[in-house]
Amino acid sequence: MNAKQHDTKALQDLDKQHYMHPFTDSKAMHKKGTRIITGADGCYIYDSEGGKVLDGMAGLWCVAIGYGRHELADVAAQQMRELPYYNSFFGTAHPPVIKLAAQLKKLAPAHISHVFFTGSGSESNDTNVRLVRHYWQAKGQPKKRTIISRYNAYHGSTMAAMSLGGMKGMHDQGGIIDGIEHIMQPHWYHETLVGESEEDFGLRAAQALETKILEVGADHVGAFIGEPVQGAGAVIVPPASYWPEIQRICKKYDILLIADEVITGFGRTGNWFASETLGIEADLMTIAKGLSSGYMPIGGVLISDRVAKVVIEGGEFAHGYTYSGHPVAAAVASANLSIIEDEGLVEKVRDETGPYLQHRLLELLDHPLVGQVRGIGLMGALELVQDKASHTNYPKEVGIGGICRDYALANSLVMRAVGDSMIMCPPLIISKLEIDELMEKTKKSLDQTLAHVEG
Ligand code: PXG
Repeated sequence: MNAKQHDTKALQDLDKQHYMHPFTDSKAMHKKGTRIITGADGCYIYDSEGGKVLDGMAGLWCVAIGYGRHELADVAAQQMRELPYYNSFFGTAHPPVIKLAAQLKKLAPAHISHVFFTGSGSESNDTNVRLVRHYWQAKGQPKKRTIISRYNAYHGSTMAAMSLGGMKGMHDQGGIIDGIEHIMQPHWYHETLVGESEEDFGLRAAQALETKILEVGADHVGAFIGEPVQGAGAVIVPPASYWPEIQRICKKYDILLIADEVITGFGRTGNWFASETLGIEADLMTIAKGLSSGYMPIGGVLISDRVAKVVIEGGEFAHGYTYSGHPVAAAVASANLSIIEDEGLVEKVRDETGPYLQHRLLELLDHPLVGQVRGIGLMGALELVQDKASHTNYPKEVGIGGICRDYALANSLVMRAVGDSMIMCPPLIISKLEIDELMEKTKKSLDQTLAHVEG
């Protein structure tokens, strides 16, 4: 598997000439040379130079069941032979999509009754914007069209999903759509006031929603959207007081609650959905990534009975994608969910590997660079700081996250840097032994980073 069989230089040259990469500074990448990944198995990826690298990010937060599951390849091939494509527009459907919808209904919280399929998390959040506005229109309240989100949220890259997100760098490249408002994020470590408890901070961060609703006018606000735990924003786990207060405010002002579970869904936090872990009852839930473990592009929106009833009564919902409920993607997602269920991966994260990863991460608090450890289930973050007492990061020019990420890669570990936070989100199949390897490589990379900045 890891024997060198590829001409790296030739691939890099072609890549440079023709391939425009997502979220990439092309010039900087081509100066170094693109890393070419040629194979993968379990928790490991293989590159074109024969390197074997522990994938601490499950691809891009998605490969829940690990790489190399040939069962899914067989299911895809079989479905391609039987029915490679048909749509579910204009009164049709096919067995794989019907089966997947029913499977999701069983796994989702009890108040969820329906699912709308898309090709990705971004499309799903665009669907949410259409659904929210259609819902309130159908209920005779068309002015309730504003959606409130948080700064530093990530909800995708299409126009509406990007607007819902709170990433300034994205907003600055072309602006956002109308009817979206942002409030503070629940990032205790960086946004707490002196002497404020974590619980009080959580309440204050949630009450920013009430302030915003009153500013916009409750009769103009249709929904609030949030990731139960922010992922791309740097694994920000809100204080326990946060979500109950958000839920209370949404109920009080009759505002739909959307939980974006694209990263947190399908076992990541030790339950099928983080909404269960954190006690959220959402009207709409965004799903993607772990739904198919990334083996096929598919996403969706889980729809509560309350919303589904209004949409169904409201006539045609004029929205859909060519690949909504794609039969091959649906069949693969179904098989993936069966693997998660049959292998007890959610329980394994809840009872064994989740607590173990969190315990091992907390040990790193002793490291001079680590100011805070954040995490839940099988996702974690280490906040690298210059001064622990004042929670002060290194100056931006140092680029400490990037330095640590590069050392990790040299140590054959993929760990993402979000600013000064080192992020991990390994496949759900990771063993305790592999978590030990993950921690060893992380610790070595932190030591090298410290020597680098002190040197
Ligand atoms: N919602 C959340 C919470 C996500 O994390 C999306 C929606 C969009 O999904 P699609 O399938 O359209 O990409 C995501 C995606 C990163 C990174 O840098 C994270 C994502 C995507 C790309 C990069 O951590 N998450």
